[in-house]
Amino acid sequence: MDRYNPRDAEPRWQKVWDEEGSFAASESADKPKYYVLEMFPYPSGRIHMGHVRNYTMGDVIARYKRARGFNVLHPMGWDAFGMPAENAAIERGVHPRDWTYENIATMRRQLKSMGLSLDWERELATCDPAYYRHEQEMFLDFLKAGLVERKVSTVNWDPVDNTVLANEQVIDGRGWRSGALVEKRELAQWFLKITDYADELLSALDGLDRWPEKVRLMQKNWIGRSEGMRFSFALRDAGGTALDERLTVYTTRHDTIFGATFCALSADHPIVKRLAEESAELAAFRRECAALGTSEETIERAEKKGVPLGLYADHPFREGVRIPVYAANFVLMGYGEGAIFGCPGHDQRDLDFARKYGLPVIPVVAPKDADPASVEIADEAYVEHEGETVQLINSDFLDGMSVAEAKEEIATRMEAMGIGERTVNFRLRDWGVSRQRYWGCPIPVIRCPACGVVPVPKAELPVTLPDDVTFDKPGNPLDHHPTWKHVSCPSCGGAAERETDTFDTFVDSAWYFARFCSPHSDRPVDAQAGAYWMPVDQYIGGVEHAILHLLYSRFFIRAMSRTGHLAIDEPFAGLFTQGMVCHETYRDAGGRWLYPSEVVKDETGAHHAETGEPVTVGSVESMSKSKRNTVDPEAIIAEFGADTARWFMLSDTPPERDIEWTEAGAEGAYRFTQRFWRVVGDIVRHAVPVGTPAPEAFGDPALKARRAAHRALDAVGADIEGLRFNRAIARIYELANTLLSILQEAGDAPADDLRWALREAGELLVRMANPMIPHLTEECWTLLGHEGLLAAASWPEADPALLVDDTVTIAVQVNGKRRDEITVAKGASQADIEALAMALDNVRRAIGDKAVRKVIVVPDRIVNVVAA
Ligand code: ANZ
Ligand code: ZN
Repeated sequence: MDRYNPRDAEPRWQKVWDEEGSFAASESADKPKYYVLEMFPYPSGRIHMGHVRNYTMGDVIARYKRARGFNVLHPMGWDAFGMPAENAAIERGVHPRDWTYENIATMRRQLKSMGLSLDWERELATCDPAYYRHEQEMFLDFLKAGLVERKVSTVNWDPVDNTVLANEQVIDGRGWRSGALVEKRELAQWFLKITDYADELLSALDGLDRWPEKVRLMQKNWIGRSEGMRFSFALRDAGGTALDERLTVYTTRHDTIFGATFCALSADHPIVKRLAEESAELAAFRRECAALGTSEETIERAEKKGVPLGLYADHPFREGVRIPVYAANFVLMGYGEGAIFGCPGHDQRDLDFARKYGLPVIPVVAPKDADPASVEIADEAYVEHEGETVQLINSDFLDGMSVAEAKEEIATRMEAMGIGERTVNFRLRDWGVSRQRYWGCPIPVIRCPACGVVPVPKAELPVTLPDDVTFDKPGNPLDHHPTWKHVSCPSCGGAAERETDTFDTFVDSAWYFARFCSPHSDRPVDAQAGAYWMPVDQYIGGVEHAILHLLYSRFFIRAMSRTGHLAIDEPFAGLFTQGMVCHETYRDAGGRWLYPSEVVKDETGAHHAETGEPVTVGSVESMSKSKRNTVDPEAIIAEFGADTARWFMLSDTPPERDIEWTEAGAEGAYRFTQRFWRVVGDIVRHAVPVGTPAPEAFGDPALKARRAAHRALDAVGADIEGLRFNRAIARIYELANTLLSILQEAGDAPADDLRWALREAGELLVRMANPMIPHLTEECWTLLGHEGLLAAASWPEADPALLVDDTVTIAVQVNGKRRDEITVAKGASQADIEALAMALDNVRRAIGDKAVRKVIVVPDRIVNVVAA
């Protein structure tokens, strides 16, 4: 039999599927729906192995669910706006649009070569005005509904490139491109009010029971709900004169109030700003804090510093005690009140600060059994760990109480005194969506000197990007454009300016899955289609999107529902986060990274393919351009075919774990596809023709084949449903091998019942492997004599009678010690069991020359031989 040739078969079947419209999603009422989606790619240039893994998994589910009788929606699109297109424009002079669409064309061709069962009629690109016009429309609806705010916020400013930088573009305090020291700047920006939904986004996590626990936890921490108190201190000046102004702080540890020895304000706190006008020292300190950037991480790492403000706060419960007030670099303006009381005994930052400025440290919390008089704090603040029983000390009326009791007592007293109240705080900030960039969706508003912010009338949407832009100057090309931003005000007709900010690309990706329901509709989402398809039943993607993309989408869908575009809360009923694709790393003698394709390995080790020089083999790491440990999917598909790449991606490793791509593994997967082809070929030669009626009875080899096939079918279905693809693959291996050995035993002229069973088993093998290796199985299906497409066939049903296990494995003991086991038919006679047990080598050896006194047989359970 000829070898299977994927280079011929794969494009042929892809063409057939295409012509038949096999994967067009339908909304027919007679079937239930299933929406499976993989995170759409950024069109960076070429697909990578991570895409291959991600899209293969989704495709297995899509093909399986289709066969199971669902209307399946499995679409593909492009997350097509963003910085890299502009960088290409700056570096190579290509227009971002041309760069993007060329990449899309390449990647579309590559994805098609994988044989994915996608409905290409629904393809979309977020940079297409036909897509982003709806985003603009929804933004205006959100604006009207009070879900949008324009407010001043602190940004990372690159003073050389004159541009705002995202946190990830700030590397060690410098702009990633210019290398200039980044400054903090206050800039008016657009925000979506995700904090309005903080409580709901948190509580609804409990209902997402088909999401990984770790993702739910990450979202929970990101939202960061904390219960605390907001309260105020009376203030005095340095001379002890009471001031009118009070200082409000936020705390989650009001129980530690007797340990308060200072207060600290953010450098951006209004009081600090005011005092800085008259203090050069304070003004300099503010500048120093500004240079620290906005990321929480740098602030956490920086040395704790402050400047005394010459103000004092009255301790609310300690008569006559006045605590000094500082400006400090570790207090953030964006959280709580931008002001805290410091309790050095029980907070490490506060302790570092207190030691630096010689402030007192009063321990107020200690283990329950500790003697309060001997409790001391050295270099480490005492923070009780979970489950530890502690008590309040040095705290007057709180002494002896637990933390919870003390919090309750303080809250009650402060509320009675009228100086504070219990509050809930969230770490979650509003979503800043303004980007000072060209290649993004224009924010559809106009700023008029007379009328303020005026929305672009809906009839004038979309606001499209101008094509004639230049990238020769730093900053935003939309801003430099000679005419684009100059418009007349829709409200008063006077001269006005367009908003030149564009949306963060997270906005584009926060609703694309909803657009797939009706990608050609003139509404963002057609009401009926949205109600039919949403939510996504199974979403698959990388864990790197576990926080922002998923949280923004959960918010955006709620906002869409609030403004009448949808009627659901949660966009993704099921979520799966797949592991990375890894590969060994290689370096040449000069330490330069080498691509796997540049390396050959033999008995003497690894060598450079061209120079023959020895190569150092490094650790296995996730594929990345920087370490060059990437393998190009296109080359793999050209060499082995898409089915091999798909099969490898699903084999051996559980899908949530990182997988190591090896050349040997890929060759192994290829050999399996050839073996599969041979097994089916052998079956075709020996089995009965299509449509032969079943025989009356089956002998042992036939039963064995039938049982193996039906059990594998049953298990593969359950494994795909449970996303245990590697186990499904193992089952298929096993069945192929079982059938091969049955064929070998049967010889050249198998009995008719076996010939029938072989056809049945061969067909089941092909059908259950179809979701993973769709081209090869279509080819096999034809070979088996069928005319229709497997892509359109329904999933076979396993015969329950063939699933029951009718053998038992029972242990055989000699004098109570386990020596071996036997597998027998259920209900086998005592005599048969005894005879089989006594025939075992291990048992005979254990008995040795002792005499057998008794053989105890408990049917289906155990055999014990008593010998002495
Ligand atoms: C007194 C105290 C004593 C605190 C103690 C902690 C330990 P979470 O749980 O994240 O909400 N804090 C409040 N506002 C802050 C700001 N703008 N910048 C920096 N830190 C701020 O954290 C709340 C705690 O973080 C608050 O409780 C406050 O310090 C600090 F032994 O108040 B605590
Ligand atoms: Zn106006």
